Amino acid sequence: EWPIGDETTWKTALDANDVDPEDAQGVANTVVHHITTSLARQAGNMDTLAAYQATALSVRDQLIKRWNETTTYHTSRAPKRIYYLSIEWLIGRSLDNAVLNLGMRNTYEDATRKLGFNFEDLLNEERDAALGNGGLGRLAACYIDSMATLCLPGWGYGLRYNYGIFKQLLSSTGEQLEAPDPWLDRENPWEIPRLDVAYPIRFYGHVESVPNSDKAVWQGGMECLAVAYDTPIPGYATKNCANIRLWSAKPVQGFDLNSFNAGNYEASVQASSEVGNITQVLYPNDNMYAGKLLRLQQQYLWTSASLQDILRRFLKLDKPWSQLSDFICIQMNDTHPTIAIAELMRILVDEEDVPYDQAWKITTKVFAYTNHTVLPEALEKWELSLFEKLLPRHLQLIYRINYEFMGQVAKRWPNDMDRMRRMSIIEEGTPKYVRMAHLAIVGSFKVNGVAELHSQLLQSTIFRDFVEFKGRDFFTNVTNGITPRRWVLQCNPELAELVTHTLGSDQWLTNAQLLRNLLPMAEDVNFRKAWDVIKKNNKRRLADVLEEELGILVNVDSIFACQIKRMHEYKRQTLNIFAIIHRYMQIKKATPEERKKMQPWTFIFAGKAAPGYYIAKLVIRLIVNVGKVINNDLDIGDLLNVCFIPDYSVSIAEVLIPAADVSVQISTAGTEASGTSNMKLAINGALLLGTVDEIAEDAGEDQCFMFGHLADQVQQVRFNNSYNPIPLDQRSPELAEVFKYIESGVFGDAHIYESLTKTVYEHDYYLVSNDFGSYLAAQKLVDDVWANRDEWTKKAILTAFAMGDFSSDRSVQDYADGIWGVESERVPE
Ligand code: 475
Repeated sequence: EWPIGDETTWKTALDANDVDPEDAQGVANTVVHHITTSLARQAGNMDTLAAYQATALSVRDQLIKRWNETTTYHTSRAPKRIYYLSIEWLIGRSLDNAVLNLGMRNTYEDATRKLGFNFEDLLNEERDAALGNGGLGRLAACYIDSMATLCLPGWGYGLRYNYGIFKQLLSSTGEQLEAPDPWLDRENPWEIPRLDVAYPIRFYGHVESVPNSDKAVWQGGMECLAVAYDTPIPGYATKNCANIRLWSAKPVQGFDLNSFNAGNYEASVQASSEVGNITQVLYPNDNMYAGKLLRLQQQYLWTSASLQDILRRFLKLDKPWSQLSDFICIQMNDTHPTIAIAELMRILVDEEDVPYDQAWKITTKVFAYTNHTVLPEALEKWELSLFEKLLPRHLQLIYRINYEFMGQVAKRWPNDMDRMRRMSIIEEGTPKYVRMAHLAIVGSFKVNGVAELHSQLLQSTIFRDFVEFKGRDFFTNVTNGITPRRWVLQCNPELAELVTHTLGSDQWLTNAQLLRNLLPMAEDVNFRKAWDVIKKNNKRRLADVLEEELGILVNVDSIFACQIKRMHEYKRQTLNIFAIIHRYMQIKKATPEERKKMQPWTFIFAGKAAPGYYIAKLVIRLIVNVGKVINNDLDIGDLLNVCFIPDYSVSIAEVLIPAADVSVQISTAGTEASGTSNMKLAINGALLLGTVDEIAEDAGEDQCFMFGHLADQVQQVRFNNSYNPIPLDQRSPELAEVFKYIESGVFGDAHIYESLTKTVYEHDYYLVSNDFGSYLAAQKLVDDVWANRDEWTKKAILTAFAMGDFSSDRSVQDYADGIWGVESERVPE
């Protein structure tokens, strides 16, 4: 029975590796084992970095065991599996999260203390895995945590970039500078290289059709390998462990020398460096499409390798292709992996001999597509000539897909050429484009938006024709969520302890709806006191960072208002900084008596701008320079501070979010698909200051400070701004005053900011001037509530404990039930 060797020897050896989760000595043994063997260090030759590395390796051993048990169990059960394809995975650090999910935090803290280390110091040695830009990448990371915790049989697939999102530095004049993020320079203890799991990937080349069949042969061009690296993701309070499989590009020996570089050694070496480039670096754009060949190479390498891997697993089941969708579902995180639809068709038709029509039936039952943005500049469309050069066979298949699709449209709406032009996967014109969102819709069985309002907007605007074609049920909504493990338990341990203590159990960590039971605590004086102490501690911790890192002394009794997100015009950091200038002007004008009545604020910004996004970079420069003036103005005391924290990251968010009093969410109505930092801030007790947001509905509109034009008014106002412009001093006299102040040179040479103020003076596409007055009014309401701190704390408590719906467990369960059709498969204890 036993597969190989002596069973007793095997089992005794396996047991010997088991560690009791409560046994600090046992854990210390494993750490020391790694110190002396894996690291080749000794007790007398240790530093915190080495201690972190050994601890991480010890934790990794625990993860790998669970990973093995999970895969063995799932293989034996052969359930339907979900594969989450995301080009970004913004994981952050893993050590604290892993020991918490394993239920071994205390044991590890004990063990490392006994070995002479402070666990917090070890945690700070870890570099962030920053393989993402912002919301989309962090969402994937929260979802894989929930998939593991819900025991769903699922894996994530992505790319192993050698360089994650750039490191943001600030010049002395406040300009963003970009430096590389060589996160793999130190060994990454969280990954398991699987050099044996490698798939061939082809680029370029030519296609020959096979007569009397749907098939074609794609050959030549450049071949390389995609090699797998696995990152185990432990669930909370379960043995289940999910996996993120990241691909790294590797040259293969022997390109197709005949057709590509016949006899040209130099060129063939060049090709190998082209391969090396593919997984070098994450594209640093958020909500913005770039259209570069290298990006398409990334997308194809990633999706082709993932599909080959997924299908290899399916083929082991020995089931017919017609049952593919009974065993796998592929969720596409935005359109980035959409080429997978054509790739699955190619594999089925060209390599597996499935007739085209049957292949299409199979394919369109497997994929689902999540849209994350309605911004036109973010929608992917590839220039046809570039696409054809890199993926000639895929373009042929897309033509065929589109031909059949257009046929269906023509049948339903005869002679409606305009509709066909709008819906076509190919955008006609010079140049022509391949519209990836259209391919994603045509090739999927379900499409979803990420918030109620966003999903409505999708259906009434950019995908309207497709709603008519596919029917309403084809489109759905799955509201985003965040994991309460990282975003409360890990980042705000005191609050987590208070919640667990008051509820009498930690079940809220896997059932966030239980938080609702704490809503009545808003009326409990002692609870409020405990709450205030925790918030103050978190604010002190942040204030220490601000002092140490930026040299800014802030008033911990001031309102901490955080706007922490990518720099983007639609997110309107402008509105915030202009309002800060306005506030500064008011303070300067006020008499000492008036000043006594004013509430103190600390505005905190953090976020990166895409390296090529000039206006966004200018906004950073303005914020930094306004901060310099205000923070150094002794006359205004501590009524106002402005901080820009450079190099925003998951780790920095973990310090900022628990300390926030106000969550600044002020994008132009209808432009932010969902927002997720708002959820993290709310669950940590920050009050929402923002434009319309579905969080407001959950927290109760009375807990929030809402302002500004509504989504359905934006078009009209925007039209007027462009075509019936009113001078700025009539649209918003307050903003006109602020601009005059900037132009007077208080924050540096006025010319610097001309192109920024011009965007508002002229078209004001994002309605900054139109919403400015009501933003100021909303801040005034914040002032009033802050003046009554008891009321403030009540609102904070009511906000936080109404957030149960925004757990990523709820989101992922919605996907599992409503789209994926996968069920929990818990590894038995
Ligand atoms: C939305 N990123 C948030 C979040 O659903 C939403 C990445 C690469 C290229 C282009 N764009 C991206 C995004 O589009 C993105 O992060 N979108 C965000 O997705 C998760 O919460 O509102 O802006």
